[in-house]
Amino acid sequence: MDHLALDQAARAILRKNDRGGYTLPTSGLYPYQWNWDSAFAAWGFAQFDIERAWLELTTLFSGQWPNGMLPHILFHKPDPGYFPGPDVWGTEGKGPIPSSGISQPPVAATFARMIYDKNPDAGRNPMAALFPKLVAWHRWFMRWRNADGMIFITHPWEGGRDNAPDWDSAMQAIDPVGVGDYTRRDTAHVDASMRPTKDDYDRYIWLVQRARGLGWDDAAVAQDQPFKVADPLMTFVLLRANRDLAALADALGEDRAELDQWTAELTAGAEKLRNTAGVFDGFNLNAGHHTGSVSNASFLCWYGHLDSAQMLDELHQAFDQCRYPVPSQKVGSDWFNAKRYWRGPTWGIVNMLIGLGLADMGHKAEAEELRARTAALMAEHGFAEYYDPLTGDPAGGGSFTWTAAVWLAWAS
Ligand code: 9WN
Repeated sequence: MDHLALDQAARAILRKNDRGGYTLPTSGLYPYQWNWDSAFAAWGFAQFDIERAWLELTTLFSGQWPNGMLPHILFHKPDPGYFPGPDVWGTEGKGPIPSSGISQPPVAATFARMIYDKNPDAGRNPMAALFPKLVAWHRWFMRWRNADGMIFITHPWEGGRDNAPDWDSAMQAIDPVGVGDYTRRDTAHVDASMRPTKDDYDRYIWLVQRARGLGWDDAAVAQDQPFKVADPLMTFVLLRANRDLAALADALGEDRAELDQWTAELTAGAEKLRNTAGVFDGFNLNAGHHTGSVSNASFLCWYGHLDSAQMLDELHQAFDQCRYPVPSQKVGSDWFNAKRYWRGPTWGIVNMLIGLGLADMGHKAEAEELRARTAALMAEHGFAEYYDPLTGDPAGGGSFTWTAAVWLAWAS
């Protein structure tokens, strides 16, 4: 396909997955509105329909809980094709519409800023309405998911990298006793070898049941969930998002002091995510140790405006090892699996965040190399959920919203 045909195909995916105000990640596998997927979708729509971009974010925030938490899934309409649905989450009365009880990486403020900057006139009203909601959401993270400036997650789904090796030690410490029978739906849509295992799923569901048993109470979940892992992706994403929100505060004439203080706190916290090898890595808070993992999240340091010669060296190694970097786990590590989800495959969305960070920090050649290889991957293999980093084979769901958005907004 030539460039124009790829543009048209990417736009068609966004339109096809549009359910009128919100966009599905892909129909069948993910039949609801997901939090960070929608922020990427909005940035994709902004390339050709700015009003629709704002509508995506506005609809997303229609699901915000009064405590500021923005759920990771909004169940706008029942759909038996996905498990676990609202009956499993048991969050009735917590938010304005049926939803999950955990959040997801807060990329929304960053894309809201980029959409606003693209056309400040079109953005003034929606941005003014979203600003306090974004602040409330970030404040929720800073209060309930903050361990000394490192942002932690209480469920692998909260971090968006469901089966990353960063979570292995915390997952292994859980005995999912009493989880009961349930039927997965994901493996009816895609090959099970590309998805998390049954051991993973037992623990995912057990953790949902446990938080539900705690009444989704913020303090109880933050203190008592046995799964508490500080996450480089979450920390770098919130750090970046706070900076972007501060820039929006300036544009809107709002106060930025609290946002600047959060930025300083997270900048100091992110340093603690460096493991003894100097790599930004998950930290199991209950066990008190790093994972030893070089994941694609490790390369988000530049996105958070922290430089690292060592990570640049790791990036050059990834370029040498893979035709289609950045692998979600380092090639050659014991965990690496080229097809299994967040344990090896390349994800376009993470590549875009890494690329934006590299460009910001002056690593122009690496940013361009990553963009060009990501563009080739999509041109050769379509708009898949994720890809084998060695062969480029598409994996997971097809016709994927955020991959199409990344093509339109960055790779092309
Ligand atoms: C659970 C929708 C979501 C992404 C996540 C990705 C995957 C869900 C799942 O799909 O997670 O939230 O059921 O596997 O890991 O990052 O937001 O695309």
